[in-house]
Amino acid sequence: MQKKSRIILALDVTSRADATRVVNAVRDYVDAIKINWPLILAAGPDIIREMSKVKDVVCDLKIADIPNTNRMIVEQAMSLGASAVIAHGFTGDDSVRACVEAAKGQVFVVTEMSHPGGKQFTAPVADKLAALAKSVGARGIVAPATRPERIADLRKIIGSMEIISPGVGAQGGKASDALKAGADYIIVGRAIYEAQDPASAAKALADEVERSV
Ligand code: O7M
Repeated sequence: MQKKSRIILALDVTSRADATRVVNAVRDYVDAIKINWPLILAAGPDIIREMSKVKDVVCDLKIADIPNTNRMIVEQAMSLGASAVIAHGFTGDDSVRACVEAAKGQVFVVTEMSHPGGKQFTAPVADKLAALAKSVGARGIVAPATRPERIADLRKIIGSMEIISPGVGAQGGKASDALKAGADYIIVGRAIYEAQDPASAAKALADEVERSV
């Protein structure tokens, strides 16, 4: 995954046509595309393969099962062209390790989630989830742009591993705050794909990133 604009596009649209339109408009301003269930269910899993021809795809299935099932899910995602996958860590180290093995290390583990409810169950165990991600050799963690101070806390636990950070724009977080707190990439969905002009919105974010790193 290139590290240029530091923007990962959360492509949470629900048709192949919309996905293609948005990606064609913003491809010069994003480093990777994150694909989640809404688009996979709407357009079919081949959308992963299709988008992987344009940019690296982070497959956000938020994998959370027993080790054997996790392994099978990751193998399917990687065979469709994903460059990395996202997994939950609360399932325990054997489950996350199964993902890491199947993805050859290319796993991001969810820690404290960005939405208000993320404070309820994920926040109290986020430090442990970050430590688990490190201990099993994951590539990085997902940490909230809505609470940049938590990005800084989690950075201390994981050292030089990567942090990808959702919550910019529609959820109230600021790109510059997340990056200054230690995020490597910001994950942005609605602020780009719901904008009247997605290309201008992505460019404005890329400019903000450039000013803050
Ligand atoms: O910019 P948005 O709010 O439209 O979209 C944010 C994306 O990031 C969306 O795809 C969410 O599923 C995802 N996300 C969060 O918003 N919060 C989290 O805590 C974690 C994720 C995520 O990407 O997990 C991997």
